[in-house]
Amino acid sequence: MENTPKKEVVFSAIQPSGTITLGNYLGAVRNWVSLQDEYNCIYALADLHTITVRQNPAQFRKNIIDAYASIIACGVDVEKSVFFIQSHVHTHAELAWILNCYTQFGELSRMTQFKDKSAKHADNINAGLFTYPVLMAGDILLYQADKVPVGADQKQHIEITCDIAKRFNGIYGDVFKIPEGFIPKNGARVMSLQNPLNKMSKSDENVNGCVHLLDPPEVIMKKFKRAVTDSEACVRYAEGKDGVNNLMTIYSAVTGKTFEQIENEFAGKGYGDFKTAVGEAVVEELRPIRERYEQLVKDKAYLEECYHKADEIALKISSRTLGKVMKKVGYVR
Ligand code: AQP
Repeated sequence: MENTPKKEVVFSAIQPSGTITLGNYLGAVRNWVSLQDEYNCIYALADLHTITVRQNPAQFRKNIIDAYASIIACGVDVEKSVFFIQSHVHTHAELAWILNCYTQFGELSRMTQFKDKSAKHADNINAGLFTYPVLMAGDILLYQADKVPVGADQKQHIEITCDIAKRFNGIYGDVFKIPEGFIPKNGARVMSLQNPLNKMSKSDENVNGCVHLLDPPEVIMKKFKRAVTDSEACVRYAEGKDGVNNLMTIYSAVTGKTFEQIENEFAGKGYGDFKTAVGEAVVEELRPIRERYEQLVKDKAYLEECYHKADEIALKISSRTLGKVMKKVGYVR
């Protein structure tokens, strides 16, 4: 009998730092869903990462449950994939500490997310913000992941993960699988609707810049109608037309239409028609997610059962890697 080839491992995580956005969905979560049949998928709510920015405890607790329910509502199937909560699995913090000692200050200083977030939170440039990529490297390496589906903003963090893993393997032998980023062709970098030079972020203070998965249809339509464009009044993808380019990217990612098809569809029409069409397409894409979320979030017992089951599996898998790492480093077991 022929051996069935072992499925490759996919790992990715998302922070419960606010309501999940259209950017998170198009850049990452939609891929999480589509990879579930072909790969062994392991997904996490990265709540340890979230406290690198100060959180209100009650709101944070709510955000964790809401984000857990939202991801299942997006289509992550807890029967097929392992979907756990990072802070429930102690191996993450432990491997992060060890890997901190194999990561250079200089390489962490070059991380653009650290530079951006320290500029944004100048009153709280904490050590966790600086070592964030090491915790993320540990998350991925614990599961010996082959592929990591993320948005384009995480490319540099995947690169440093590979550098840390190679450095460790160079000293101790093949302990870690070297992972590969899996970045979508379309929707990898969704920008703010109000400032298309900045990426759309959960924690954006300008509520009109960001579309949340759970926004009601009328709110989504209003945000798209207010989206920043330009004075040319011509729907085409071109340098300097950041607002229109962003709307075309979103429309293309949601409908599957190419930029050329979009340009033809809106030839001779103004931005008003275009914005309405983008808004409506997004509303229809998100409608089933919001409806499913509303059902799920009421059933706290079911959600708890899901994450407890997944936490245990994650602990079992990750403990194997952590055990190997500790033995290689020389700890007495
Ligand atoms: N604007 C975006 N376009 C495409 N992909 C995006 N991602 C984030 N923003 C965009 C992808 O979503 C996944 C989860 O991200 P995260 O929660 O781990 O952290 P983040 O990148 O810092 O996301 P946010 O929304 O910007 O959160 P805050 O405001 O808390 O910093 C990742 O795969 C990311 O690439």
